[in-house]
Amino acid sequence: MVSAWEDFYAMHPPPQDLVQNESALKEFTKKHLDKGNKVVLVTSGGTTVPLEHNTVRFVDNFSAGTRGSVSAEYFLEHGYAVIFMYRVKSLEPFSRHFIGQKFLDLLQISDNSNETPVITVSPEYTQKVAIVLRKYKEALDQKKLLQFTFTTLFEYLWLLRSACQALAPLESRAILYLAAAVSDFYIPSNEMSVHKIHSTGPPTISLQLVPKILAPLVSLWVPKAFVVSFKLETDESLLISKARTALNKYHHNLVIANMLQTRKQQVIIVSKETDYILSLTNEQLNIGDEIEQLIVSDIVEKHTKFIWSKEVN
Ligand code: 9Z3
Repeated sequence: MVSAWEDFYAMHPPPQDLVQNESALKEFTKKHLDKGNKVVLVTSGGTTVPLEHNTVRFVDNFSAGTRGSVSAEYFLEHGYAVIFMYRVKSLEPFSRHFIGQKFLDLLQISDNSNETPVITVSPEYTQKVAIVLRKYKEALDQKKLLQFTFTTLFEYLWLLRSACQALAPLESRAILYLAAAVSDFYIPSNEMSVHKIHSTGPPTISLQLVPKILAPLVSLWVPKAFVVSFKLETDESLLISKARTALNKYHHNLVIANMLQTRKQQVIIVSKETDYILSLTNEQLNIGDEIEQLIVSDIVEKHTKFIWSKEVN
């Protein structure tokens, strides 16, 4: 019997740039495998679910890509090579520090009529730009950061599978850090209107369940990697039990459980053996501390032990 996820891939054609992205992925993972580096795939931002093939309207979600983009920076600090798979226009590592800032306000121009104008960073921003720019350039110079974008659920799932296939040879040295907010519901391609849905009456839109991709991901695509998924809830009473259910069902390494409202201040790390809270105080939050620093340190420690345990056995 063909499983739901196989059906899904059979029914939805790959994005046009997938082959090109696959060769970039393979080249990146091979280089880091040869160098003995650890590699993390960070997924980030929300997927859209189109309502029409010629898409005018789509279903979206709240995710800004903060968790993923901030975590990617901390993984780089811990020496990991990072594949950052993110929703178009959601936050990206490094450039995220300047979001909300008008780009042109960072700059100043000195006009000397005979020469080409000289454009520099305004003195009040120089320190901040320098700190971020150094880290960004270092990641690029060391070829440790590779980025890919998706918009729809379909693009996300195709890219995710290709990234897993490229990561598989790294075995235990790979982490999958699945922070993207992936739609649970969608309209299958063969049920989707080709053209813009008419507004002649209230439309009936019927959504189907997205197949649980964690199942083939853990058991078939990257069976030796360290897999971390995220569980998002709005009802606190369900949070830990849902996270545990996911762990027991997919047999991966860790679920990071978070509540929509408090996700920047508190998460619960759920493993087969334990669950515990990582949190920031209000003061820490106010001075700009980031919970992703705690999350990533915790994961890196667990991943290191995971690699040792695989090497011993
Ligand atoms: C998360 O739970 C992420 O932490 C957030 C981060 C999306 C809440 P932001 O991008 O938010 O910083 O604004 N991601 C996973 C959400 C998700 O779709 N999980 C699925 C579920 O809960 C399973 S993988 O069922």
